[in-house]
Amino acid sequence: MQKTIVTCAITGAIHTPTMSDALPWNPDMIATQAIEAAHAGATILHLHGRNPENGMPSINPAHFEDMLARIRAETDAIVNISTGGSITMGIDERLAPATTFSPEMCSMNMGSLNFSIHPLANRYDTWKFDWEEAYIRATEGGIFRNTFADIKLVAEKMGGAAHNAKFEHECYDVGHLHNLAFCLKQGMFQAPIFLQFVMGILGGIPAEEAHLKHMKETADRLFGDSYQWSVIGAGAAQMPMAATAASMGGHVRVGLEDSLFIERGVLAKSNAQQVEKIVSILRDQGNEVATPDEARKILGLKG
Ligand code: KMH
Ligand code: ZN
Repeated sequence: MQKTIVTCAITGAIHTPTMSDALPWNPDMIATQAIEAAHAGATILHLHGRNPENGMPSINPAHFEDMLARIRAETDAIVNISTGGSITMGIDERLAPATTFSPEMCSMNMGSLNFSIHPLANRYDTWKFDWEEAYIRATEGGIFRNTFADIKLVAEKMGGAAHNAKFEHECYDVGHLHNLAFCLKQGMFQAPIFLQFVMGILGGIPAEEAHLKHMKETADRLFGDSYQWSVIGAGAAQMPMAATAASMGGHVRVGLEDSLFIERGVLAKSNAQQVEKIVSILRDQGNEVATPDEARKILGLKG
């Protein structure tokens, strides 16, 4: 049986330090939590930068340099740098960290969408939760722009000879799988492709088992046996969707970028705690976690 790749997305750009004391919001905290997550079993570390002066999302190389050096020195985990940045950044800004630091993997967002935290994603929240405020925040939201031209640019910059990175193809809805099939036909990407079904963002496909099955069936039809797949369940859906995906033969993603919780009403203490939990669920299911080197083979990384 194929081993399961565990990605841990350490901080992202959605959650703010005011939402949880556990969220790492400066480069040093991000490095420390990433290293702990790797030691807890994370195979891939999905990384965004943060500005140590204010905790805001950052693309400044100075905010990545020491962080990446520590992670690379203290773990063998696969480094995956976001090209999604935050939804307020332009595509050139979003590309800067990956083109500067040439990671083995980077994210590749496969289509545009309205992008908000679904109020229901935080339904486990017994803390600071105000439905009215949550709905206002959700409907303010924003557009996460990923045109075909943007996709082509990321493919050319990061997939070409200069970096030869493997993409984590973030697919927020069924149409994004078709966008990817269209791009593949034009020779933009090499098999095996690594799909990340992103479920539960308000603006994308909801985190429901029936939708997961449909995403998987659509991927089977479009990509045959030349792909690997994984799931993000946003917010409260994180662990249930990960467990369901693993039971269907998929890989999983956890981390405080995607959910601040560990269980109903309880904030996670760290990224490592979420990794420990999913590793234990995987073991109970009879699944084995892939080491970084095993994942490098499964995904055909440059190594
Ligand atoms: N924030 C996640 C919903 C990226 O960094 O490129 C998807 C993500 C995108 O991780
Ligand atoms: Zn991300």
